[in-house]
Amino acid sequence: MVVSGTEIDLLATRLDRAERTVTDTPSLAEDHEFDIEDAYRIQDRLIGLRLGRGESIVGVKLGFTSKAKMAQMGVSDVIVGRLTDAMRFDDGADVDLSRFIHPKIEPEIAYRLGRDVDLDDPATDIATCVDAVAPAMEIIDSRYRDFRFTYTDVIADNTSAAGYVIGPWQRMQEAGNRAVRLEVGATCVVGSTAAILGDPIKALHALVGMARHRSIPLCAGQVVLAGAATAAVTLTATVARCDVAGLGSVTVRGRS
Ligand code: OOG
Ligand code: MG
Repeated sequence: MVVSGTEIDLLATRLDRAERTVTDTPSLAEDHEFDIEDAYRIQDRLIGLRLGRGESIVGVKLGFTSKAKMAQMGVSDVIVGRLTDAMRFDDGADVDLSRFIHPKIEPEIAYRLGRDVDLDDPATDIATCVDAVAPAMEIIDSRYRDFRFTYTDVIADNTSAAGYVIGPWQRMQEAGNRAVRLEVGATCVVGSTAAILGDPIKALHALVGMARHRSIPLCAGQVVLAGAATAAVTLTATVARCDVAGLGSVTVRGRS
């Protein structure tokens, strides 16, 4: 199924408008037929609209790298989305909740690329390009009504990406099987980084294949979010804090 460029533009504009007006929109798949390739084309176009407004790409994020997330959202394969500078929050910052439709927050592991990843080299080892690792959180805010979407919908919607915050960077080290704790006010969820494809480093390996296939450059200085280790929690007007054993913690405060 190849959707026309005009339709791709139309669907990207619909998602962009939903984000900018903080108004949800019905699933695109409800009344449009499009496949995974088309969905990534819509995502590209959506990112193009952001770049056109002066935002810049600062990294990428993976989604559905853990069973907890797949089960929560009813989706079963890894996806990739883009992070821009406008999505970044400082550790400890206030998050204005009125910017979002129905935000959720989830615990993540962030990797930082110390050099470009050569996607043309089949022997590339992305782990050798990483120079730091940190505890992080992602704010997801599906533009779809009630957070209900199909697999292609969520890809088109830049994988629900809305915000991210990174804790103190640590030297690159093995980060598999670390206890993860996310507290959002009185709500607490716990898990392990092992939930992320067995080890979050495997998320990086999965990323290389997708980046190659989708022509997504992976450059020095960029951040990679490996995907949530637990299900996401609704972000309310309270402190959200993520602790990863041995890596440290990161917080934001929701403000209504
Ligand atoms: C899609 C984003 C998934 C993750 O870490 O698995 C994701 C969603 O749940 O709306 O970011
Ligand atoms: Mg995530």
